[in-house]
Amino acid sequence: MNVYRSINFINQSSCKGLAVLIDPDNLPSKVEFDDMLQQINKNDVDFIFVGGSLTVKNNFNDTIKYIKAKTTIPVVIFPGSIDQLSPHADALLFLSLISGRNPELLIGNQVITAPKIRAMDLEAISTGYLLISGGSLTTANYMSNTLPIPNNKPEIAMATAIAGEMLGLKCMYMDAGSGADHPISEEIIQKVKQNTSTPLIIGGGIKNSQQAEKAWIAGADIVVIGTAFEKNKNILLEISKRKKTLSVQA
Ligand code: 1GP
Repeated sequence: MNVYRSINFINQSSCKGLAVLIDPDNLPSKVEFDDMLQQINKNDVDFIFVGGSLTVKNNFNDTIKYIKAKTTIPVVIFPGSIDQLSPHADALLFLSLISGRNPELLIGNQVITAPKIRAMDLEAISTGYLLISGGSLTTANYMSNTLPIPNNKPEIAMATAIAGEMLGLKCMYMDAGSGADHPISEEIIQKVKQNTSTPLIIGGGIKNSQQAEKAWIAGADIVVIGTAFEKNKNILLEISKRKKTLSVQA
């Protein structure tokens, strides 16, 4: 399976993509987790992202293995730290935090993990990661020790994404951070989409199907839902309905 091909297909075809984020540190009981995975399988989810800004439980690899046993949807690592690796995943977003000026997250961690990722034969998708302010301080912002791009400065996000594309990154992920007060503004999404051609992933603070729809219409190829799904499993039905309608209209 080549996960980047599927991501890029969504970008090229103007279909809409949906990813659910599972944070191994926030897993519910086994029964509830099985129910979550059932909801994911039943609805129109394209990717399962696994990762977290701060994982203190030592269950990363087991969580990936467990999810893989319960679904055929591609499982993609969205690493919050260098220990979030598993040979059981289908791919990994090889992130460089290009909105920040923290050298460890721009290139240091990548140097540490690249040989391990190669030895695992894991598909690495080079991804420009941009943190955008979504209200109060998120764990992602705090842990990365970087300043997010202000939500009212689309030109900074645009210039950063263009630079990422020129550097050869194959994908852009703009994130307001998990549980952000506000999702990324449509203006920022539009500006970045209009000025780059790489697939665009949008996440952080998307709490309902209307917000997901706005992100897709503004130019997101893949919308990521984490916290809202953890809080309410039924949300996926409404979001995937909107996704289908928009994909048909496109
Ligand atoms: C966070 O983009 C993801 O990195 C998802 O955010 O948990 O707010 O949906 P939420």
